[in-house]
Amino acid sequence: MKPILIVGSYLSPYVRKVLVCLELKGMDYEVDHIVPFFGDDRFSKLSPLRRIPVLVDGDLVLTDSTAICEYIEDKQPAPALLPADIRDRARARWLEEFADTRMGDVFIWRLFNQIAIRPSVWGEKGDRELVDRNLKEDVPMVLDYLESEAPADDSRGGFRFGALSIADIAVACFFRGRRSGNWARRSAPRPTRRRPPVAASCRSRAVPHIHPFVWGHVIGALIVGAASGSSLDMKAVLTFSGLLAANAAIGSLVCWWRPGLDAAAWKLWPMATFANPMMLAAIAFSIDQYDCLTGRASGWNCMLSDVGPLTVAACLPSPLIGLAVRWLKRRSA
Ligand SMILES: N[C@@H](CCC(=O)N[C@@H](CS)C(=O)NCC(=O)O)C(=O)O
Repeated sequence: MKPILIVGSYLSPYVRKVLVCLELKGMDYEVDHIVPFFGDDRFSKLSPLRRIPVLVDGDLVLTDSTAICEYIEDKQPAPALLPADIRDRARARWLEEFADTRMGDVFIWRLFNQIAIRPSVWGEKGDRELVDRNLKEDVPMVLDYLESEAPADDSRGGFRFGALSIADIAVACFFRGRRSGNWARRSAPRPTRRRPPVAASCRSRAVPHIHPFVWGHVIGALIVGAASGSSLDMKAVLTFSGLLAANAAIGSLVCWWRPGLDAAAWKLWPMATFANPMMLAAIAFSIDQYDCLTGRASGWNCMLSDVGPLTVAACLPSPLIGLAVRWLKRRSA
């Protein structure tokens, strides 16, 4: 049976709430990492409010962390996410709601959104005044309320209702704060060869995305060009690196068409190497200079014969650098 799929990002406290519940229940799941702001039409279909988390379980698609956690609880009742006593159950639901609504407003929209999302996602300045007011007035109010709700001592394990419940989880998930980014990077599962399907389709259309293979290939070509030209002069550095990089870009464009920039290395490497016009010209020139290169001919006609093999050699490293960058990027995703 296919595991449950959670579409979202570890940066979201709502996603973390759902993941904690799944972990507690020991349920099998996969995370499809996306940033909600950049999801395309397929994301809108899954999540009409364009919010994360989204749960996909077979043909069931659910949004809203509370609805998702309730489904998880119904699907696998043990260990329970709600206390046994009906009054405690009601209080637990209220605290979950307090976290989702009030803490969401204070910590995400009036703080994280202003400090991190607006500048880094939308390229605009956050509202500093709102942040200051929030820190001075709203945050202390929220913390005071939580203090008033916290158990008086550790005799009940430190949990609000004696055992870990959705109330503790929902509140605690807001306190990962800025550190959650690092946590996300360290604990993100290595992507499998086949990326989960939704992230692939929800990738940003707003931010231009240069494939890591392309920039590895082009920057590799710039470096090789600069290194080869450095034995001559600055003009050679600029000419060689410019020529190699332009040809690497053309080669990348061909690879994007076929076999695709995510193709297996054994398909991408030969295409990237031989779809490079400079490489082809260098091979053709070397064939033309065959007699000179093998020593059968010599003299003035052979003066430039070494240029062919040298150019071939200069074109070889950059596709490998592109592959290496792609590999590193996949590892760190
Ligand atoms: N009530 C929702 C709130 C979910 C929510 O606000 N998620 C944020 C991320 S922390 C989101 O997707 N924001 C995207 C947007 O507002 O465009 C829940 O409990 O799941």
